[in-house]
Amino acid sequence: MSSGESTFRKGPGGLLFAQIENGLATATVCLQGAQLTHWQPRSQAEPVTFMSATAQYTEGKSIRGGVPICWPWFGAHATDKARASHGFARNVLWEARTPVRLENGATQLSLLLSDSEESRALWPHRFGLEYRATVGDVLDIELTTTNTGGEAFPLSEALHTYFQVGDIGSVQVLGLDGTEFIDTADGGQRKRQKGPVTFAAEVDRVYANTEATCMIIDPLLKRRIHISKRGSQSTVVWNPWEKKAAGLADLGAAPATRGGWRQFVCVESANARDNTLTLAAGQSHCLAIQYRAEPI
Ligand code: TA6
Repeated sequence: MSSGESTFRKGPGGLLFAQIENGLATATVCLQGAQLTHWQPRSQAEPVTFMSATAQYTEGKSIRGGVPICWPWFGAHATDKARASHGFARNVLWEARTPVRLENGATQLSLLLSDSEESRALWPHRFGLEYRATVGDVLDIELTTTNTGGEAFPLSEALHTYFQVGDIGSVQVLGLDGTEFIDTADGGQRKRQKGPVTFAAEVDRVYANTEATCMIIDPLLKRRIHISKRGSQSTVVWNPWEKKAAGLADLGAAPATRGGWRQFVCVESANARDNTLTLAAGQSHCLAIQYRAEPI
């Protein structure tokens, strides 16, 4: 199906993708997982999002790059490690609405997911989930959860964004100075950030109680990426570094310099760990981000 600047097509692995090309940007969103796999404003020589050169496109499996959605739990399931890491929303097919062209030239794509027999076997709650991506020179994503059942449920979630960088060793992430974090790469210890986040080994941190706008400074790609958010109290920063990356089949085999682990940083807008939410019956919650890249 095609609606002007947006086309739905089958891509690698037989997965369905929405392809958006307007005067401001190009973007691709996989209908499995409502996962944005590419966003490049016309003003940028390189995509702002990262995609692994050895990404696997498989039914039921999230793709290594772009913006996977972690929902309704972040990381391992609280009581059953056999259940999918980061929840199930990123592994299932969402329903697409016809994309809409906005007056400013951006394109808005909405995708929907609600509970089913399969979802209730994994997570026994009724829900409606709406994903809305607005693709332009700026990228907006809103993820709205509604509790359509009769009882409250716990919710942890993240927009697990992989940002493309020139080299992980040369980037800095600003905006988290003074913020407490759980250091997953160091046995879950609680620590406090001093200055910008820099990378010289694996970094896997859940920063708590922060609504701050973050900025990725990338001297090699000569740009800074602004990451602002709403409805999010946690920020997760991740790069697996060499050893962990080698253990990930859809990342480790990529050359370090092209589409490999040195070329991304994840800065994730989340509600996780200390900031897990409780959604009462009938209540909705919106997690939203806005990304913008500019030259330095
Ligand atoms: O957000 C960081 C993290 O939770 C890491 O611990 C890391 O393993 C990563 O997500 C990727 O998870 P995935 O299940 O997509 O391989």
